[in-house]
Order: sequence, then C-alpha cells, then structure tokens
Amino acid sequence: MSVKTYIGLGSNLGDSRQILVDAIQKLSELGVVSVSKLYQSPPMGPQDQPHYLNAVACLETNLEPLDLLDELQKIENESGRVRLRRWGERTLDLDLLIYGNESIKNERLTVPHVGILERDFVVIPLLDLDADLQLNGQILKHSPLLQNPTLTMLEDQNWANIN
Ligand code: PH2
Ligand code: MG
Ligand code: MG
Repeated sequence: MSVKTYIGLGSNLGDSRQILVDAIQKLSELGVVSVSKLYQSPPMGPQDQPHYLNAVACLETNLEPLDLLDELQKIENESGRVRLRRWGERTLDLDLLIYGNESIKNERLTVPHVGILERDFVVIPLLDLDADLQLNGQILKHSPLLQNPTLTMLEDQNWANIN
C-alpha cells in the first residue's frame, strides 16, 4: 500500500538547480513523483548566505518512514552534501514534511515537519501540488504567509522534466 508523502528540497551551495534536478531523479526511483514549481527564496536564518532554490516533491511510496528517511539522507550524502552551520548554507537538504496522515515523533524524525506553517518556501510549493491541502486542521491556502510571500517563482512545474 503506497503512502502519499511530501518532501521539501532546498539548496544554496554549488549548482543548486542541477543538484535539485538530480535529487528529483533519484526520488523517482523510490516511487511515483510529482514536483512543484521551482522557487528562489531569501535565506531564513543567517542572512550572510546565498539565496536558496526551493521546491517540494510529492512521492507515493511503499517505504516506511524511517526507511524513507534513510533514502533521503543517502541522496543528500550522494550530492556531496556540505552543511556548514545550523540554518546555514548546504548543498542539498531533503526534509520529510508529511507522511500520509501520520504523526511521528522519535529521535530521528518529527512528522509533520515542525516548520511547515511558518515557511512560505514550503507552503507555496505544497499548494502547487495540492491546492486544498490541510495540516493539523489548518487550510494551507488560508495561511497569512501568502499575503506577503518572499519567494520568486523561477520555473513552472516542468523544471525537473517529471510531471
Ligand atoms: N533551509 C535552511 C535554512 N534556511 N532558507 C530558505 N529560504 N530555504 C531553505 O530551504 C532553508 C533556509 C536549513 O534547512
Ligand atoms: Mg530544512
Ligand atoms: Mg533537513
């Protein structure tokens, strides 16, 4: 039985666009993938770092949550992941945002991801994939973040040649 999961992608080191395209390709080996538009987003956290490229992927997979997390970390590492400091610049960040309707909390994983509702670079791409998505009873498209978004759309949903 496959589960619908959402994965946040971010990069602000290296050839970020290519790194995200490659990551989407690898995700598509784990199940059926669709992707949001591609965005540029000013850094949350330390301001003396480059802008990020951000997107969200929807992955329908049979993998259990921790097995999926292992695969995501493998893809991060294969990208030559460099992560310099907390909230700081990184080659590739893959965050498991949502796993079906499950709430998960253990040493390795908190799902739904804690920051979703505070980050326009997560909420807006999620809405590309499901305009009626709800989280903890909140209707995402009603989020106040949508009033003053900080991100810029760079490419439509064909950017990774997958949808
Ligand atoms: N990721 C971070 C820290 N800050 N800022 C933006 N705009 N996008 C990110 O993906 C991001 C960030 C650490 O994961
Ligand atoms: Mg992150
Ligand atoms: Mg992360």
